[in-house]
Order: sequence, then C-alpha cells, then structure tokens
Amino acid sequence: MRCSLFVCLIVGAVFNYGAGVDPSNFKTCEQSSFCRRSRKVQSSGSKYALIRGTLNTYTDSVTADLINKENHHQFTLKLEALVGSTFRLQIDEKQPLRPRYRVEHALKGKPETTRIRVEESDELTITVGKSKAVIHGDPFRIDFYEDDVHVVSVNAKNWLYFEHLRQKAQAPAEQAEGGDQAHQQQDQQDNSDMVQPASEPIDDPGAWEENFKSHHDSKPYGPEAVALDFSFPAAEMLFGIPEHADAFQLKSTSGTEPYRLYNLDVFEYIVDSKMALYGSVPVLYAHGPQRTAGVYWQNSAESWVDIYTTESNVVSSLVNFVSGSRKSTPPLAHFISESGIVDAFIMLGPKPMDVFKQYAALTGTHELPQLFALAYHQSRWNYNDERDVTSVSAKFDEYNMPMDTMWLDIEYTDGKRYFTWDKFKFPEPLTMIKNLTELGRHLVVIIDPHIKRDNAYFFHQDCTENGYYVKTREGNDYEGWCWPGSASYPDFFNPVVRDYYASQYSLSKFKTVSKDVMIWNDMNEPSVFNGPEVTAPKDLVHYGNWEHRDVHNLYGHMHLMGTFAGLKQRDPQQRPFILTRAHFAGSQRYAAIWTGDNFADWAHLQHSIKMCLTEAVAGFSFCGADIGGFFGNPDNELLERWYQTAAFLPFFRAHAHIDTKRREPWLFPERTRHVIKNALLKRYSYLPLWYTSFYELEQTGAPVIRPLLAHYPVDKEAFAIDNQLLVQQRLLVRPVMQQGVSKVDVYFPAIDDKKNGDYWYDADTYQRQERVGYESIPVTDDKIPVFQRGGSIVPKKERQRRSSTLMLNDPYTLVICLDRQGKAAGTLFIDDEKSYAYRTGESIYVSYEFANNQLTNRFIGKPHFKSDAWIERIVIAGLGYAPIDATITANGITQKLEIEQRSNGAIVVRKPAVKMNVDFALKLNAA
Ligand code: NBV
Repeated sequence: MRCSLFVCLIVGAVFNYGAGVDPSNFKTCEQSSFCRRSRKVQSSGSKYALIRGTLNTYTDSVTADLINKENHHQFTLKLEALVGSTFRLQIDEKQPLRPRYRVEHALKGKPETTRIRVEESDELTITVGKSKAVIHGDPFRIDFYEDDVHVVSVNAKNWLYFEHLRQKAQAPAEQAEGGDQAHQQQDQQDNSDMVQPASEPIDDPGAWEENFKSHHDSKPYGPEAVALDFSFPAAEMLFGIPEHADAFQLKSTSGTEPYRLYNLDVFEYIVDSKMALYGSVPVLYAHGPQRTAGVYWQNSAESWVDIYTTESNVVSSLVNFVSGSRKSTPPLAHFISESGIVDAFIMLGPKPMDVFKQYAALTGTHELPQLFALAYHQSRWNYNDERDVTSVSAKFDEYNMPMDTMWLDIEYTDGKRYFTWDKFKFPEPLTMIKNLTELGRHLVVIIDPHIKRDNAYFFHQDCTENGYYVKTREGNDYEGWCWPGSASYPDFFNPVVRDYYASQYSLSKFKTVSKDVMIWNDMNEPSVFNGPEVTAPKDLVHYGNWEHRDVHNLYGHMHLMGTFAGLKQRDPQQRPFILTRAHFAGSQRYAAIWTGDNFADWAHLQHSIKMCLTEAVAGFSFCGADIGGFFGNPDNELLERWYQTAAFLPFFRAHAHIDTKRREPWLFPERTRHVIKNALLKRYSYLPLWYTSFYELEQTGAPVIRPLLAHYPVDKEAFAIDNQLLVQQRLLVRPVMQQGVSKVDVYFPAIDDKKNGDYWYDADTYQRQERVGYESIPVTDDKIPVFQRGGSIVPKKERQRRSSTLMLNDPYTLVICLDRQGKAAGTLFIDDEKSYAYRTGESIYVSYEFANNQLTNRFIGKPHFKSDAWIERIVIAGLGYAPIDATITANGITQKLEIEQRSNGAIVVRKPAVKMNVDFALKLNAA
C-alpha cells in the first residue's frame, strides 16, 4: 500500500490489514446509548395517546396533538395522503427546545398530495380511493388498509419512543462554569416564546456524553432518539434496508444485533452480517402472496432496525393453514434513529412492482445512463502511469475483447490533491485521454471528498478562506486523517460550497481532463481514518447549525449533488456518469453504486447478487461489485465465474486493491481468457436490453434487476431466492457461484397457486423448460444458466466491437421466445446513447408483438431519432413447426425472407433489413 509513514501507521492501526474486519471497532446496539434505550421499550411498551379536540382536517391531511401519558410531553402528528396509495406520517415535538432536523434533498421533489375523506367515530378513518388509514387515539396506533385488507400497522406494539429535547440537569460544578449551558442558551433564544419542558433526566450514562474506544462524543443536546414499530399483517417476509452484506430476506434480529444503518468505511467487510456498510437506504418492504407494502423511514441519523419474523413464517403459515389456526405474529420492523423526527412514508402496494414504483415516485430514479456506462469497465488501484493506461487499452484490442472505460484511482493525483495530476506519471493527461476517446473509450477518475490541508493547494486555500469546511463544536475547521494525511471535509450541505465544488469540474478549472472524463466519488461516508468508527465525530457542526449526528447518512448524498451539478454544468448536453460508495435514499438520481471493498472468495461473489438485488428494489438498479474481489487474488475459476455473474449485474467493472496481483484478462491461461472474453461478449450482446431497461426504469421506476417475487408474488418458494435474478421480466439468470460444479439447481417460479409457470428458453440453446420448481441444469466452465421467458422479445446486438460507442449503428437481433399461446412481446429504446435529446423526443421507443405467426411493431410516441441501425435477424423459439419462409411488408413493399433452422426447433429469419423507425409486419409462411 502506498502511503506516507504516518498515514500508513494510522491506516494499519485502524484497518489491521489482512485480518478481515474487526467487529469490535464498530458499535453494537448495546454500545450505542440511543439504541439500547430505544430497544428497552420493546419490553416495557410506551404510552402515547391523541389529545381529543386537537384534530384538524385539511383537504389532503389531518393533524392532531399527541401526548406521552407518562411525562405529558406533547407532539404534533400529521398524516398526509399522497398520490399512489401512499401515506406520509410525521411526528415532531410540539415545542422543541431547538428545531429537530428534517431530512432535505432525499425526495425528488415535494410529493403530490391527494384529496381525503375523513370520518370520525371512536377512531378516525381517512379514505383515499382504495386506501384507508384508521387512527386509534388511546393507545395511539394507525392501521392501514388497501382494498380493505389490513396491510400495515404503526405502533401496534406501542414501541413509539420519542426523546424530547431537554435541559441537562446540571452538576453544581458545571453550573458554576457554564458547561453546556452556553450552547443550549443560544439555541433557546430562538424559541424564547415557547413553553420549556421541565428537565427530565434520562437514566443512561450515555445520554449526555458518550465514549467509544478513545473517542468522546460531547452530545451537547443530550438524548433525542426517535423510534417506531411497523407491523405487516398481510406479509410473510421482509426485505430491503440496504446496505448490508446479507441475504435478500431480512432475518429476525431477536436476541442478536439489529441491522444497522450508518454510512461507514468497513475494511474487509464480512458476509452474512447486519453490520453497517457504506450506504444507508431506510426503505423496507413486507411481502405476502396477496399483498406487498413498504415503509420509507426518512431519517439521516444513525439508525438501527430490529426485525421480528419467524424465519419460518412461510412454513408456519402453511402449518396454520392445515391446522386451521390463525397465522402467527405478523412480521415486524422497529426503526430506531438517534435524532430527527418521525417521517415515515407508508406505501400500500398492493403488488411488489407497485410498491417499488411508489418508492421511486418519492425518491426518483437514475437517469438513463450513457450506453458506455452499461458496458465493461476496467479498473485497478492503480494504473501506474500513462503508458500503463494506453497499453492496457491496447491489449484489449490485441485480444479482441471489448472494453469501454479505463479507471484511475487515487495515485493519479499529485499527492492526493484532487483536481490535480501527478506530473511525473501523467505528464500529458489530455493526450492520454484523447488516445482513449478516439477508440470510443472513456476515462473515469476518482475524486474523494477529503481535502489535503496544504496551504499551497488551491482547493484548501479556497475552503479555508471562505469557511467551506465542516466545523468542530468550537467553530474551527475539523481536521481528520485520510489518504492525503491531515485533511478537512467540505460542508456540502452549504449550497455555496456545493456551487464552489461543482464549478471545480468545469473544463476551465479542471483543465487536464476532457468532457468525456467521468467521476468516481469514493470515501464519502465520510471515511476518516482517525475518527470514531472510521468516520466523522457526531458533534461536528454543519451549515444551518445542524450536528453531524443529524445528517451523517446524507453526507455522501450531498457530495454527489455537488458532483452531479458540476458535470451537468461542464457539459449540459452530456449525461453524467458518477460512481459513489456512500449513498442514501435518493442518491440514485445522481450516481451508480458498487458494493465496496469485497474479497476474492466465493462467498463475496454470492453476496454481489444478494446485495445488488436489495439495492435495486431500494432504487439503486445501477449496482455492481468489484469483479474478482477487491482484496485477495482470485484463482482462474473464481475469476471466470465472477465475470460471468457480473455480466448480468447492471454495473460491470473489474477492480482490485493496489497490493493484489495484476489480473487483466490476458494475464491468465488461454482457457480463462476465452471464458472471460465470452462473458464480455455476452454482456455486449445484451446492451440493447440493458439500455431499454434503464430507459424504462427512468420512465416508470421499475427496477432493472429484480428478485423473483417481483413477478411471481404468490410463489412462496421463490420469496427468499437470492442466487437468481430477473433482468426485467425477460431473463432469468442463475450464476454459478460455487467452486467445481458441473450442474446447478435453477428454480422456475410459479405464476399462480396451481403451480402453473412460464416457459423458459435456454438463452444459448433454446431448450425449453416447462415445469415449475427446481431443475438441475448442467453447466460448463463457459456457461451459466440464463433463460429467456416465453412471451418475451429481447433486443440484442451481436457484432463484436472494441467498445459500445462503436456499436451505435450496428444492426439488431430480435430474440422472440413464445409463450403457451404462441405469443410474445417486448420493447426497445434507441437514441444517441449520450445526450439529453431523448427528453425532447429524439428517440425511437418501439414495442414488438408476435401473435398468429406474425411480428409487428408499434411506436410509442413518434420515432423521431434518425438511426442507421436495422434489424439483421429475428430468432423465434417455441413455434412448434418449421415455416418455409417469411414475408415482410414495410414502406408498401412486400419481400420474401429466408429461414434457417436452429437447434431445439428455433428458427432464424435472415436479414429482414428493416430500419428501426419503419413500420413493418412480418409473417411466417407454413409449408
Ligand atoms: O482509492 C483506493 C480505494 C479504492 O480502490 C476502493 O475501491 C475503495 O472502496 N479506496 C476504497 C480506499 C482504500 C481502501 C483500502
């Protein structure tokens, strides 16, 4: 590892290289005072009630006051109805000593509200279309119904826990000195007209200050946790709340640690763990055969989530069904956050895809990426110099392997001063970049948020002079340690700092890159080597006088907002590509993510699928994992399998630690090279499908990769499957993620409870699977099971090129796999693959339909884009007979086309040669 002696010492001490994560460097719930306090409520319950007579009804919401019957503290409650079967519940203190933080910038905009109908009896019933919320006053609880089915309850367990802000009961010595009083007094001045609640001590040694290892948290505002339980009577399993290196289905946390949401740089993270990782997306889904619902807990402070589900919920409900008894306790989630308010969005589905879209309607989607971003990326820490970059790029050509993007990690900079280059290793960056872009390739460079405290560094000078850094409690610039040595952290919460930061990306300032260079934001949790839990102290102060405690999980998100704005300003025509490690709800609007510093072993390969599936349903379809594993050296087989797996995850990048052996594909024996090359070619052949899927994600919020339950919601066997994934509803992929296997079990899901299923066609051989359930599928080193759903049409491009940008005008292949009725349908999106022109109609969006032996196309909107591409071949599987030829009618001309037979009864219609923006009908002719 290359670092200065001092940084190395700190890094070594914190990270303990080579040993895997040391969990004792990170807090448990018991070590985190707000978590242990809030969790205690699980045994005692708490007592909140609505105050009669405080109800106010508006066209789209109701408000009322809530009281804690034990200490008489009052709160305001607001329940708002949003368009799309979603309610928003907000609870805040009625008269807080200082305002409590409300998350900003996570939602894509102000959610659209809708008109409600209110009926008051013993309860308060709020109805919107098929959705209904019933508020019970004492004890306080809200039940949510969709189509009269009870799907979510809030506070059914009475675990609502809201620590009101209070004054510290002072020790006599402290009173004399002033102590924390100064801070509080200043805050209280703003609220001097409010009634101050009495000081009320909380019996917890960590309430007013907390120590962890050698770190002290001064906690000037004392205890301020919020917690609430959500139960899901119609569900059998829970999933969501990334980022954890764990299974797709959430496990019960009873008697163990809750899942933790706190953006952290966890070195050599372990799998099957509920420990926090780099991102925090507090959205959770509850699924059962008839209903899916979700909760987005909008809070950016450190949070923990307890899950109560009998893992055997699926089994136990079967037992209950047979025995005639009622279902066991419904799955339950208990969200616990250190500060902020209760701000929960309750999404009522009713189906999985509905609820994913409801979440996307709140927090947005990734923009359609440039096509190159969906192709293959070649990275390592580090490509040493210009020659290295140029020669790696040339080697891909020499070995006829496609590659779109080269990446440069931190060593390209001048001493980890971002926006600068190491002039010895990279004397002519613009020439190097031009050499790449002339081949249709791109470059991505890393820009981290820690800023070297070097008085000769312009960025540091600007931030110091203008007060742009995050501050300590005393008002000084916070100083931590990271790659550059002593470093400070821009306060991206300040819009002026974001503007300054964005402007650094302009080509007039960052002169040594071109507009084709894209950005990788790493270490933005933020990672602070000598900070508590390798991050920033919670009592730092941000813009608006908010503590870091309140906004920690949003820091990376705010960093991304600056980068995204910068790239847009730099070139308003071009869609930015940004990769980020830290993320929060809504960060998907700005960046793709990857799963961080994984390990070269089979377990981490398996977790790449589990983790990206969870991220995808939480808004982050654009997800991938370092191919080969960041740490360690994969053997040939693991690397081959990793490429094959990653080719079916949206973000497709090889990356490795600086201390690992070089592992570019040509450094491996011929057979491994061959397998890797095939995986790359397979990925490139499916680029039109990936691209169309991302367009549809942007339009509808439908995730690009999906768990089986997304489309097979009644099949209980499929609920927890996380070693298979769907690409849209078109492909089913079951990567090989174990060593030395010659067959794997693939699960073919049922579409109903009578065990009917889809047809599935092997994507290479067209061999058809007709049965529901597990099938043992043979694999070779060069093959993983990929099936196309009967009933779908998949657009492909099968010509081999050195990069995706050179494929723009290449012809298309349409692969049509027929369902039981001999029908199929599928869409294709085409534009310039780069600019925003598609937003003003410069595109072709076409739906293909096959029925009655005929293929037709239908344009969705006008096909305005001028494409030179055309349809080169049409493959049809599942016809059940051999047509002799086909006729195509386009532009008023009818022509005969040849047909070729393939294996397993598939046929190929050769050279329809019809342009992509032309209406046509193609008919198969039987003998
Ligand atoms: O910038 C160096 C690495 C990077 O290669 C990796 O992908 C990031 O996750 N970075 C973390 C910092 C050091 C990790 C030990």
